[in-house]
Amino acid sequence: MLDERIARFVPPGVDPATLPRSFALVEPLSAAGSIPQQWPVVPAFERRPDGWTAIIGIDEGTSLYGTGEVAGPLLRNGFVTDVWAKQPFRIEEDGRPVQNYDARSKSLYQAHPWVLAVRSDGTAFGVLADTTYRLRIELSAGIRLSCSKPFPIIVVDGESPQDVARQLGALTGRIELPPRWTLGYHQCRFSYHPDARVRELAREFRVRRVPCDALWVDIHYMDRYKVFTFDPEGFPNPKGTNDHLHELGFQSVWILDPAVKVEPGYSVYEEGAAGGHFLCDAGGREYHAWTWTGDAAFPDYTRPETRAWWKRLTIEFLQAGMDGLWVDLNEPSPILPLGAELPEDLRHIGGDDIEPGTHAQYHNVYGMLMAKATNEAMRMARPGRRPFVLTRSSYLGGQRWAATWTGDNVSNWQHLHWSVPMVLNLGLSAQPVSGPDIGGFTGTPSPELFARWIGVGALLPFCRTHNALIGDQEPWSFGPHVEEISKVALARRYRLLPYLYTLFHQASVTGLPIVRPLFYADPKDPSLRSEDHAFLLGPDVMVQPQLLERGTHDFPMPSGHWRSFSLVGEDPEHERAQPVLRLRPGAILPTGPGGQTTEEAFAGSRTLLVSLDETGRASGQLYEDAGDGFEYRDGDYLCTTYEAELKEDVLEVRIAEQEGARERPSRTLHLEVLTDHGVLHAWGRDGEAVVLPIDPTLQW
Ligand code: NBV
Repeated sequence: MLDERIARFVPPGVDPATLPRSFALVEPLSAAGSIPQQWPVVPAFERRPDGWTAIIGIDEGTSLYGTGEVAGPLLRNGFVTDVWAKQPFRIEEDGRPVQNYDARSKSLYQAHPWVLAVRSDGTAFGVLADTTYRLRIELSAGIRLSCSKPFPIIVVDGESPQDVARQLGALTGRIELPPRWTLGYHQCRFSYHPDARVRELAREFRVRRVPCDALWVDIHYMDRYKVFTFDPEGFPNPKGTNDHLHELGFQSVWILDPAVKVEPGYSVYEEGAAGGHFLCDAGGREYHAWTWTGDAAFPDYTRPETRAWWKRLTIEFLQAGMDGLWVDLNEPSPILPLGAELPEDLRHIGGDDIEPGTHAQYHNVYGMLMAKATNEAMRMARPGRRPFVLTRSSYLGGQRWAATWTGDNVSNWQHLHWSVPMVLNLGLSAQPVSGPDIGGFTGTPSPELFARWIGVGALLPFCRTHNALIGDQEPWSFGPHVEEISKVALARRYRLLPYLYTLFHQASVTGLPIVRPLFYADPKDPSLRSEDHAFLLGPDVMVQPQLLERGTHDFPMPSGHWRSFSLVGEDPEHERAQPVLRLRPGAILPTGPGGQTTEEAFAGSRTLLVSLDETGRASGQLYEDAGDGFEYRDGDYLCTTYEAELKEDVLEVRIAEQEGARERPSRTLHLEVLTDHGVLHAWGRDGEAVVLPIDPTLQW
């Protein structure tokens, strides 16, 4: 028993001192003490000829979630997941192999040995299998976790799923507040090339007035896909490209791959080989596999010297002025033969607190260690700025160093639908910042599919359109109607940014997810347990997207009067691409003016949307800071709790509490009070009470 709510169990007969160190936990937990009689969840360990299984029984009515990045419904009861980072591939019906996933894929790019269980009474517990080795999670009869090596189980018990999420955040770490521009819209493609195309794209966004904060540069900028190089013809002046983007108010994110081309004369390879930075086989020979760049070697990120080398290369690379880095293919994935993986008997050297081991032991943390080294390099290169790394592969706890996306999805309706439960289950597995490739990576979406995807994608934490080589996928590529829909979707996001940033801040402090399953609104209500279309954005906003190609999805509703609202005069009842937004009774939602960039969207006035509860009250929080840098840690932030109270014939909205030393901007405060008969408006100054006379005969 470690504290009142967390217990660690070790298989009988296994000396805890022989277990490898944890990669998921921020602080190691010491071995199990005595578990009190009334402890509610006790795993039974079974020794099998090929390993160990931990079995955790569940009561009827218990719903299971988490297991990280999984394609399929939100509710995981009945599913099997192999915790093994993998670039998935599958065989199409016509026999063609394709490199993406479907519901049969048991492993995707990330590894989260974690299950959340919500009991019928709304209490919850979580089970963490604290191993980096391949783990099978079977959820058909209770929870069965199997591994070839002995592993400890950490059980977190909670009063609610939120309570478990907070404890998981404390155990495995929380996100760091990212730079504020990363909350804007991102446009990506494999690949915008040459640099003139990137510049043209930037101009086009501004001319068409489609909100956008970041353009992404995929592998074609490299010289024959060699990491840390630039194609001398296509990208002769990367610094110039980035300067140009900055002038137009864009940030840029450039991709890095772990695989290093084996090529005499290529300095990165030569230095890597001479420094012993690459993985070797059991006989000590440098291991090579076929990747995008040809035959390649793989850095051993368990080794401190190798991480230092990677950081030096990254710091040099950043001199060209990139604002964020995207680390890809770090499961790690060779590309040929299809489905290839690195052999499990490759040797990792380790060092400092990482013991030497095989690739079987370190495969699942390869991507996370790469992301961590890259994050640390960004921090070293520009100490005053917050790093931003997007990683394809990760492991439980990886949220500390990088955001993520749902990998190579497909431009079809099924994948549009999965965008929501995938992001929700990642959030329930401690990774609050993720999103799908809007429109789908493989293939080209129909105009309607793209419209629906950007509608919902604009309401997920990470909002990026990305696609593979064929077909254009910019918001205007599908004609004027879809361009208009995209503008509305993004205008909604940009108006919501003050609230969204507040949620990012809360996630960084509490570990709570940013988008949350509907059952968070009432964990006791069984009708909300398997809803994977509608979701909650923070505690206060319900999002109801129509994700089916045909027919209409009927949403279960938590109790209370969740009033619908619009942000830019849109009418979602009429335009299916825009999810219906509803505000929790008792909530105050802070919004901003919107704009073409996050810079604009955080300037100017604030509008508070108010939905009173049945007692005539509401409250809500707004967190603000400089948007980048670390001064917020020394008090340069402002966190305001607004409250509203209806007293006979006036509604008063005032500040209930304020924290932080940042000065309140001098600005207008606009109130929009939602009623069943429309919206009531009032204006005042932020910092002062705003009063709205109410017709006492009004029916709420
Ligand atoms: O770098 C190219 C792509 C990238 O666009 C995609 O998002 C990644 O998931 N990358 C995979 C490598 C090759 C994919 C076919």
